[in-house]
Amino acid sequence: MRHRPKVIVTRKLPDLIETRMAELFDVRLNLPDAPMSKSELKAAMADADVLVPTVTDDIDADVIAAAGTKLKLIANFGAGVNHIDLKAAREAGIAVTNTPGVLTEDTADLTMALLLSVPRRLFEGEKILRSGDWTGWTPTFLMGHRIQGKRLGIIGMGRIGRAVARRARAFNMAVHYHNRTQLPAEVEGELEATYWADLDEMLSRMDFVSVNCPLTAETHRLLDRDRLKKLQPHAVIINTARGEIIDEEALASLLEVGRIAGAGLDVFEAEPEINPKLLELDNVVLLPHMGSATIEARTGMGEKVLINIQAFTDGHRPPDRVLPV
Ligand code: 8YV
Repeated sequence: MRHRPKVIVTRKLPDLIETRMAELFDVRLNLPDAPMSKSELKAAMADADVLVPTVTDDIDADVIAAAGTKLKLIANFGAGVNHIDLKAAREAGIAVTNTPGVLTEDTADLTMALLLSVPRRLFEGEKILRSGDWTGWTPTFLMGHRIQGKRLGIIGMGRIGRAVARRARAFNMAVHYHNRTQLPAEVEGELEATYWADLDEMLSRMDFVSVNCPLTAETHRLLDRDRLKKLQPHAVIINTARGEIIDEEALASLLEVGRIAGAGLDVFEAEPEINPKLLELDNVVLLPHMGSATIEARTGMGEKVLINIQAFTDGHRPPDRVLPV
């Protein structure tokens, strides 16, 4: 008989994925969807062959140390793996996989939605209308700024960054980017993108900045107070990557005093906590981490988890292997 690995899933996944998991594996689902406590995570690590966590689980060294001898794979539901202590996993000989690619276009769409919502003041308008305060059209009501012809600086030119760049070109924005490495000339040419090796230099010249890099030790608070101050006062910053890449308190206070014009944020430093200052501001649009929240992306992510587990169990190299490198 085929070996059915014991798979523990930490959160509720789309029904289709859970059903397939039940067919393929000895799966323990979390239908009530309550986030697992640290001790529950440890117990799961001790009991399972495979853990399927999400961004809401802190898989730190302590949790990894609780792994039983059977636990050989952490098959993350999500592209970002910053919530997993990769060093500890590597040392424990645990493989890690993720789900890149299937959420690229949706996250780029959401980035564009924020990039339009902030300068065009969409949510301010919505709020006024719903509150019954709209007294009718006037020539100067809720004037914003156009994005056409403006400069967009993309931080992180991986899959999502490039998908944002393609969209920005379609809106006739000038695309600039900062990345660890410069893109090959043909990709740069296709995206008509200008490379900045020096992030500070790019920041001081942009009208819009979009954060699209993964959260790593190098990008943690990459946009600290000093960096944020390099932005021009009319600049707008969009973050659909991870909150910890920006010093949220510094951003909130610079937005508050008008030193930065606006922000569109889908991610926060201490989710689901939001800096109270941000909640008071009209020049920010705040979303509850929904970049990949389409049925298509979440199903695609689940399918990747299934394929990664199955490949690993069959002794093959899982397609989305983060560890071992
Ligand atoms: C996911 C994300 O919803 O994939 C990622 O890295 O940030 C989100 O799109 C979340 O991570 C699921 O774990």
